[in-house]
Amino acid sequence: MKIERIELRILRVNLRFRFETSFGVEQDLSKLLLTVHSQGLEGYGEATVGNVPGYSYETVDTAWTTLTKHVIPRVIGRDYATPAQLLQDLEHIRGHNMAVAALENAFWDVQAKATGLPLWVMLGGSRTAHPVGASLGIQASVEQTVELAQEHAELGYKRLKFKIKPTWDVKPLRAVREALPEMPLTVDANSAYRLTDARIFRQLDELNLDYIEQPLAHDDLVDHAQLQAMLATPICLDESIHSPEDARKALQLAAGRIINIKEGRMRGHLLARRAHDVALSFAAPLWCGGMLELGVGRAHNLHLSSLPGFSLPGDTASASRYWDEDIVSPLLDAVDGVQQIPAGPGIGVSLRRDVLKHLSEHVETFSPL
Ligand code: OSB
Ligand code: MG
Repeated sequence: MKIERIELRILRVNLRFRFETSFGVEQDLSKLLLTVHSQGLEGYGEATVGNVPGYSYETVDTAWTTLTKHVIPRVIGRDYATPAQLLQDLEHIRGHNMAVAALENAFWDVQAKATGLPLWVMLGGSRTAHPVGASLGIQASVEQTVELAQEHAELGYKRLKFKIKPTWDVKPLRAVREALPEMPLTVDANSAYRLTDARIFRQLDELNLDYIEQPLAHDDLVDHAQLQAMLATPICLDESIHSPEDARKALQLAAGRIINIKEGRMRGHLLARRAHDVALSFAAPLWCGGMLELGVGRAHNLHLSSLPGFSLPGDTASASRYWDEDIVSPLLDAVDGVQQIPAGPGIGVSLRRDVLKHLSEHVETFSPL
């Protein structure tokens, strides 16, 4: 597929809720959308970057710079037979996986469309629907947390994940566990604790959680291994895993027993799939994380979730939980906590031009000189 033209677009969107995590609050967001044009077809990718370097060092601004200065000048006008060939041509770029993934994703989409197949088929998936959970931010009170939990349990979500931080952990989770004794519950600390906080994790260990997500530093595996050895609850790694090799090392060290795969963090579908294969070889469960995506990113996540190793509910909740209106059609909403994987060619969703237009802040197109 020849990369004939690329369009980059910055969108302004408002989350329907205030999303507080241990690294900050997100609500009014910029998003970066990338379109690849080839053979009269369009492929779409969404950079899964945040607006501040809290979860990752990558932001909308760094992704824009990486794409316009280093990625696009390299690939524009070039012909690639496979996503692997495309990635090989970008090997000199260290890190900036989410920026690279936006292009990698769009390439998969346009290639799948040219082949006439859904992306999940191209990726070697097997399922056409996927159970999902909801990721719930830090709330103002324990009562509000319990109320929110009950609401989402009633909506049919298969698992509820609660953001925690020091001073906001055992107390709200105890209350939720009391209110929902049978519900699969998890917590996500986004790297907010240290090994010296082991006492808190011993208390969380009593609450029958499915896993504790990324309790310790984003660049650590050693302390996670030590903490995991003290706990019955599995640790799930998110921020620590950027490659199939990271996954292998983490599982070899027993730094955790579960992996949250985000394809953006892994440089796209190809390497996410390799990490998935590594996890399977260790018999480690995995699940598909989320980055508050719009419809393009959500569709990519759902296609990836078709792979057989994604045995736990993903964070790819209903689009209408996040947005008053989404940029794609059909709307990716779960029914009873199950998302259908879009069935058409490529990612199986089309852009709603009207919505896109009124959310767009800036558009640039790139063609060969
Ligand atoms: O740690 O999984 C995370 C959102 C932004 C950055 C990091 C994370 C999250 C979420 C929300 O937990 C997932 C979602 O609902 O899209
Ligand atoms: Mg996480």
